[in-house]
Amino acid sequence: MTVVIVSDFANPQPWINGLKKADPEVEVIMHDELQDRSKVEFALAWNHPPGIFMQFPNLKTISSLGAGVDHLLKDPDIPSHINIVRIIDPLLSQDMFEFALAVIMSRLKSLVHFRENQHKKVWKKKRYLRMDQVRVGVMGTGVIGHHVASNLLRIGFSVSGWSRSQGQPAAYKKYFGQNQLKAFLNNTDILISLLPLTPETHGMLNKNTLGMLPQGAWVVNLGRGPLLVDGDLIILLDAGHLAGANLDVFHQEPLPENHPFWAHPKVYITPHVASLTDPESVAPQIIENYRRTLQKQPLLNLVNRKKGY
Ligand code: NDP
Ligand code: OXD
Repeated sequence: MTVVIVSDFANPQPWINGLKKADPEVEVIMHDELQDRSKVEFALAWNHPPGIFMQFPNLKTISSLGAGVDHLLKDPDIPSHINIVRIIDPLLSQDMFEFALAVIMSRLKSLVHFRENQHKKVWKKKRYLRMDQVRVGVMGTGVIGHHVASNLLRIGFSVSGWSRSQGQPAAYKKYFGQNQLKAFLNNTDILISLLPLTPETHGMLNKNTLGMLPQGAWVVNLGRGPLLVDGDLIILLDAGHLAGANLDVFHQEPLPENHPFWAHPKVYITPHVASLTDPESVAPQIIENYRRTLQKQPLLNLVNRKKGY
């Protein structure tokens, strides 16, 4: 039996190595090298060509190669009987926490500002902020967001979280549902967006919601680009309502050369690197789902296709 990789990765070798290490017996093959598509019951996917999965008559499970599944669910041609699973991995959550922390600390200690002054040979002190002087709000306290929020709290930040449902109690203050969104945003100085992209969350970071943040707030979008209405962010930055934004994800990736974010003085861009799936770390859970697919057993990290995440 065969695991097929359907992705736009320039170099899939680390994935092939990781899967082979987890199970030397498994045959791993790139979709464009495959002769007989009817052999495939299990596929790994990242940014697949739309419609391609209709060409696999015996496909049963598609595993996203990341935490997000919006790249799969936006394809209307994935038959509804196919199960979609995703990655949940402690490293992915921890890397995201470290990235969020780096971004916040850089802001609190004005590191970019001092770097700019260095280029101008300017020696000028500026007061820094301490961890307990800002309120961090994590939007989307799922697997990753909860880890980020809990750890920011543990090291001394004032933290709250917002999600769709009340969920489990947490050590940080939890808000949930549309009714509590305003209160959550009103009390957030640094907003960390870790929502999945779904029809409901599309455009959720807009003029109205971002306008509910206090004057001088900072926005960090680590979830997905289309959560944000780009033009609305620019309006609020230019009006001085927001002090700045770190953006790791975009409507179109790579970010087009003519996009106004590139040159905006208050926008800090990273190329979708907040947390990268580690093939070796996640290969065992992929192999486990492959086995479960063949044995018709319940799958790990199954996505609710109706909810969209
Ligand atoms: P989860 O599915 O575990 O969590 C999603 C969270 O979002 C849940 O708390 C859920 O609420 C909440 N949510 C979903 N829809 C809504 C809504 N309409 N209103 C309010 N809250 C909502 O996902 P993960 O934590 O594993 O990952 C989150 C996202 O992070 C991924 O989908 C991906 O887009 C992004 N990501 C980005 C990376 C990067 O490098 N930039 C790397 C990895 C992931 P509830 O708890 O009530 O269900
Ligand atoms: C993911 C991502 O969803 O890398 O894992 O964005």
